[in-house]
Amino acid sequence: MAQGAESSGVLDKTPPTNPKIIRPSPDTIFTNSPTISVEWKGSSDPESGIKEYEYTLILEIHAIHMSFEWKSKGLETSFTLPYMALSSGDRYKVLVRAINNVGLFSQVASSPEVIVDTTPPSVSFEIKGGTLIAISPEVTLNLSATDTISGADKMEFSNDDITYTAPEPYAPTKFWTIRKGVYKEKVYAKVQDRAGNYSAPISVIIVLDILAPEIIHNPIKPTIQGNPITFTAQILDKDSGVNSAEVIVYFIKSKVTFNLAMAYNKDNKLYQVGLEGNVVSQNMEYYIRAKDNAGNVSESKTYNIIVY
Ligand SMILES: [Ca+2]
Ligand SMILES: [Ca+2]
Ligand SMILES: [Ca+2]
Repeated sequence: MAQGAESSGVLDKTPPTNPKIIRPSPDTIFTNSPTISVEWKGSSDPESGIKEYEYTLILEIHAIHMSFEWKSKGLETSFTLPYMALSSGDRYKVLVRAINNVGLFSQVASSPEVIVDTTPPSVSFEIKGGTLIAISPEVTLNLSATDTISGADKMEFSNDDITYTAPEPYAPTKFWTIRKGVYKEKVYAKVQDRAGNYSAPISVIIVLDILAPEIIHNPIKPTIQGNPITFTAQILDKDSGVNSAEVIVYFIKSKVTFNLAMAYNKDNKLYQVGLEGNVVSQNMEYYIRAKDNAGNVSESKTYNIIVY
């Protein structure tokens, strides 16, 4: 019997309408499913009706291109190939067509080319030591994500690794505000690739430090004899710890200022520095300045001494 003719007494010269593939959807580029699953909106043919659908695949597995014969699916409009286990980097395209009861074919409907990505991104916070010390509740978190095949797409954040913020476009920086009244906060992040694979959660600890170091200093006697002059202080810091301390000495007559870095002495737990050289017959002022690891700075009051 010739196609497009009579079948069981039905005259039909028009092909069926074209099937429309709805899964994978037309905007799919990447998938994290290793299995091919297809669904289409069926065709119609008012004259002779649909006899069956046929599909075929175009596959690229491990960079080897493959194509197959058309295969009947009867009147089903979806199928899954569970035996197919694709790997990251494999690609496929599904083609579907309809046949009516006089043997006329619709046009071929094609899915987009879908690329398989089953490998999640790897992500880290770019923070040395895993603790971010901040002097303000508003901080910038630096992230670094890498992903094979599809690329990092979205990121989300959490304080408890349970409830996450809505996914937002991935960026290497995220502005984050520590909860009110909290001085130490753990923040989790997850990054999703364009195939929907989630990275393992990563975390960072943010320590808010708004208190400058406390300087406990026993002033040098107002009049002092000889050299060297040793400056000592106990310096304590809440939250982030002492970063550095120095003595700023000002010689009144010569108008010269010296910044003397104080070293921490483990034995007596004091910061100290000696002023060497000839400082006889000088009127001088000094004060101590200390900085914590968050950048908060404190200063002692200024003391006057006369060296004779
Ligand atoms: Ca027809
Ligand atoms: Ca990936
Ligand atoms: Ca502090």
